[in-house]
Amino acid sequence: MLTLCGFGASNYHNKVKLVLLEKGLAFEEELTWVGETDPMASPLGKVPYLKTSQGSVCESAVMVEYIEQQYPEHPLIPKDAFAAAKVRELVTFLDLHLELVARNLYGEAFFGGKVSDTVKEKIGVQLEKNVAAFAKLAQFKPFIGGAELSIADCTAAVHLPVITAATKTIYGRDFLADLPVKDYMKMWSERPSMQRVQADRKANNELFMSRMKSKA
Ligand SMILES: N[C@@H](CCC(=O)N[C@@H](CS)C(=O)NCC(=O)O)C(=O)O
Repeated sequence: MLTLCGFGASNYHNKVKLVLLEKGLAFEEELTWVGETDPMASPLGKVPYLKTSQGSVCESAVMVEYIEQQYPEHPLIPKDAFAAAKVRELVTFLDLHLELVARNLYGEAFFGGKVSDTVKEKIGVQLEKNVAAFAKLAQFKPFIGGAELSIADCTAAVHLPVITAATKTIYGRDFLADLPVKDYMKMWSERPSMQRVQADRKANNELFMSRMKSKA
């Protein structure tokens, strides 16, 4: 049995959860907040991590690759090596060049903190450049990598709305406005996997926000 440890308001938790749901796998969830993680399972104290019968794995990109290799049915990575590389390229752009950069804004955008003007300016320039690069790779036809749903979609579906919300709040402008994110998310909203993720996210979010504010 697989156990996904993390919490429903976390985009990385939901990335892995979408993969599990889209592949039709049985799994359990263990509510694990940052600060309450198992240091052996997640040495950096991040969530999510996955408990398996052989031990635990952290880092969402690694977890998703493990799940795909261990449970090849309902594939979310193409068999062809080049097509698979293009999917992984999109995941890397989404995780590393978009989400991780935008994350510098979350303190002020979502949690009542303050981000300095210097940081806002630096992150704005970086994000603008990285979004333009991502736009050259992303297809939205209808999926992010083309005709097939992939792990890149499970990543895009959780990160793109957060980047839209953060840039709108901090810069007064959606940095993803030139991409068809609205139609893409509408398509996702019709999938049972996303309906479950959204319902669980809403249920967890209030608790998460009150924990974050009490720590601010
Ligand atoms: N690279 C990690 C990022 C995970 C991540 O940043 N998770 C957040 C919650 S959404 C977290 O644990 N933050 C606490 C921290 O970084 O200390 C992954 O892909 O799993």
